[in-house]
Amino acid sequence: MLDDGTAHLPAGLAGLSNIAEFPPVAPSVPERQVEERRKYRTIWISDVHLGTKGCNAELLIDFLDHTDSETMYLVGDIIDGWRLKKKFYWPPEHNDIVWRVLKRARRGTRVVYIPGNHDEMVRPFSGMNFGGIEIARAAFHDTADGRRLMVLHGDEFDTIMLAHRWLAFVGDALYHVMMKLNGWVASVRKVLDLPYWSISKAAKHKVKNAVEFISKYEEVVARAAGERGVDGVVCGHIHTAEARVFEHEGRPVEYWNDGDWVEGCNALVEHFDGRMEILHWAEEVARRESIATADEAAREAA
Ligand SMILES: [Mn+2]
Repeated sequence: MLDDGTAHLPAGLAGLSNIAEFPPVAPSVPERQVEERRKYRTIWISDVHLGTKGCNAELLIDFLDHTDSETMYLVGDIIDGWRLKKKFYWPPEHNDIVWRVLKRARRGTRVVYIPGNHDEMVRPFSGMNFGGIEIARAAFHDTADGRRLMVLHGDEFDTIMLAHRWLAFVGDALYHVMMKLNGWVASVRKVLDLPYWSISKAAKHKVKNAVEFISKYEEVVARAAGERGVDGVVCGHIHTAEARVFEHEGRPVEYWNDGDWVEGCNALVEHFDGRMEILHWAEEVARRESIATADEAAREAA
């Protein structure tokens, strides 16, 4: 019999080898530090989408190997349960990310996992603790300089905006024009015996990524934070890292979006003095590599 690594398991459990190996004893991508770990007070990451090909596991593993923090917030859509349900996809690198996060928690980092809409199946576990990872629906974070920030994934506001239909992101007039056009298109298509197709529905899909939508989203989220009396909000969800300051009843309200690990590969960090910064990890790696190349060139020239 060939030993496929499951021979040590009792009969009947061989098929469970994947479960037995989770979390793996050692990651498939070994920990690697090209530079010293950067220490932060707080790190926020979100929209990792583990379980999809879109997840940039390589850069995230590099980020996790080069940073450390007292607290780490996983701000939702860490695991993409929606996609996994349709098609199971879980390369070893995705285990490596889970392994690294669990290791951080074991080393003493406070890890708070706030599930998003793609990992909503974790939401019922809010208030529980798994392997040192606190699950919460939302959190409040106090910065080193005494600002209070509300931390949540942010899909909650998507619903509010969709409930406002178009008015949330396009003008009232444009909405009415669109609805008229929609009726006209529908009747023409009916005459031509074509199935119903909604122009507004199709356009809405495209507009979802539009600048107006993002801007309005940021405003809606910041307003909610202002109404709650906090100094700011940290969220994810729309895959657009951003730092903005809004005003609510004469008070500034900070809006922070920690971006994603599909396109932007961003993290939001808090330094020990309370100063916040958005990191673009692809740029950090490029900078590190250009320094290494320059060093090498200098050594060769010497
Ligand atoms: Mn989301």
